[in-house]
Amino acid sequence: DRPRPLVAGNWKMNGLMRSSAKVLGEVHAGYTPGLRARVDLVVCPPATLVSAFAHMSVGTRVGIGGQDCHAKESGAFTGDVSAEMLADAGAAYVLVGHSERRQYHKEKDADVCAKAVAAHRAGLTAIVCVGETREEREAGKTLAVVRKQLRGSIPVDSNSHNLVVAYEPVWAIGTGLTPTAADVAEVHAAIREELKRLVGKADHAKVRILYGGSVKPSNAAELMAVENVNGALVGGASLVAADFLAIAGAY
Ligand code: G2H
Repeated sequence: DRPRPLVAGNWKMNGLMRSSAKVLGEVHAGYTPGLRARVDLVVCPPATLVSAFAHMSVGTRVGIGGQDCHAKESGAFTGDVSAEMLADAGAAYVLVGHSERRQYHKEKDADVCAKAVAAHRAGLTAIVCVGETREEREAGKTLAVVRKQLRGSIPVDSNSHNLVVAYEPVWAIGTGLTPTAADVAEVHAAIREELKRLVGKADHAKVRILYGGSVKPSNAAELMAVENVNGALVGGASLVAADFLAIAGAY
């Protein structure tokens, strides 16, 4: 009854058409029937590439996602992209509340929740990101911070189809540092417990909880073996197809 693992690549603000199409092609080629049988694969390129990537991925079963969306369907919001636009471009997923959005764009839990509601309205699966800062961890507040973020960021209509949770300790992002397996297990168990209340008893066990933050081929197997870790959200390493596939292959 364990959820089917999901490995998502967050390309962040990286990727121009020509070089990226090559990487995506390599991901497609490496997503063999054996791997497909074990793990779902999602690529979240920058918004400029979502449409092209979705077209290129038809028939490959590689899902495409956006990295953020606006809460509103349309309107006078210069520079923003709505969940409906991402869905229209062929995306099936969208990241919301990534720590870089929370940090650089001052997004609060309520903003993240509104974006997740928008994702659901558009038929997308929201990948809701949570995680503590280094100061919060050192102060022993990790579980309290993560629980509060979950309560504030997860919409009431969430279920195992339209919600994925990603735990990304902020201090582990792009730094090469990772928490110990025991630390990850503790946080993921707390997330699972919180989901029981937020998503409901019937479905909470099937919601995928991803670990993110400096996941690499060399540490993927250890992290993915942790109880309640149902996949990975991969940043830097997802830009190299062989590394991304090796991480997925850890399942
Ligand atoms: C965390 C992660 C992907 P990285 O931001 O979301 O990035 O794997 O580069 O730490």
